[in-house]
Amino acid sequence: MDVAQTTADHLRASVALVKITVLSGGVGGARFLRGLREHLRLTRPDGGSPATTTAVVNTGDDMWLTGLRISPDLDSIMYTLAGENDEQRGWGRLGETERVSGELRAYGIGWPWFTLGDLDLGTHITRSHYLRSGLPLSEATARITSRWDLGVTLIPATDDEVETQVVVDGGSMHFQEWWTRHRATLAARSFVQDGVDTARPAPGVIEAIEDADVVVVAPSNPVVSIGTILGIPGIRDAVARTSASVVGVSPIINGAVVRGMADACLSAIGVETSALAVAEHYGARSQGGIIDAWLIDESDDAQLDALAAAGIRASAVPLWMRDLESSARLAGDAIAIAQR
Ligand code: FO1
Repeated sequence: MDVAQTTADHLRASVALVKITVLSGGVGGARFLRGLREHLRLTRPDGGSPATTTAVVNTGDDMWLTGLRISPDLDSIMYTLAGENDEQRGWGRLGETERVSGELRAYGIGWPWFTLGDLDLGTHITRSHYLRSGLPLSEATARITSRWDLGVTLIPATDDEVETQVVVDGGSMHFQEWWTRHRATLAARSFVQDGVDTARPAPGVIEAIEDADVVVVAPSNPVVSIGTILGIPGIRDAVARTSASVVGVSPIINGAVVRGMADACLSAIGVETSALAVAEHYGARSQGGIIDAWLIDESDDAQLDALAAAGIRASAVPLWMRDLESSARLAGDAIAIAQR
């Protein structure tokens, strides 16, 4: 496609657009949101705002540790949008120190393989303070994020505690233990989202999906991130019936995960690690699924016909978010295909 035409499509799409809601996990979602914010800054007369973009964020990776509530995905997004995340490691704060963690290890509390950085601890202490004062996680998140100029409103998918457990041979463990301690080397038999059946969407989640012009399913883990969000009663239905166009971005490029452990999670639920298989797992909205459109990487363009046959409008574009420019271009592509 010619570049001038693509830019013109992006401009038209964004100017006409009012609200975008992104269902998001941690790192991939954070990079997509940063690109989206940049795309809106470049293409919208108002430059975009927290009223324009809402992220509904997975909380299934959360846990209590050393008396503190840890919310990795909310924090990854917040730090990324604030320009404060450690890009090298992919999680935690830039310029982090680990003095307190050393003390916790010496006292023998917490998980020795899960490091809580000193600056990061400030966030966990603040969140835990609000939760213990009786505020729900959504309100705690609103207060915590108000410190930074994020340009995006972050809402946890639920205020209720939903924690992903991984069933392995001989038992089960918290998702963080399976991933951070064992690096997904123990074969996962299934994932159980403890508490999901009785969880309610946090205030504003259903409205954000229903009132959006475009809903984006970020390139996040389809099982433990997006799967957990959609598992909260009411959210999948809201996505299925919203008048918004729903576009997903494949987390799989050329038959492999970009980062993280989505391949191990997909095998556990019997889904192949391919852009096509993940799209079929989400399903076309016209056939009872949750997506109208799907962006795949150029390297996977051989799957376009099969996607069309599955009732999914698909386009092959560069998916690697290697910098702000490529992330912004991808966000523009997502909006353009949603509105096509
Ligand atoms: N990931 C690690 O690989 N090692 C850690 O010690 C670690 C600590 C940590 C502390 C706070 C936080 O918000 C995230 C942290 N992560 C760590 C990342 C996290 O385990 C996962 O990558 C995500 O939950 C998966 O999206």
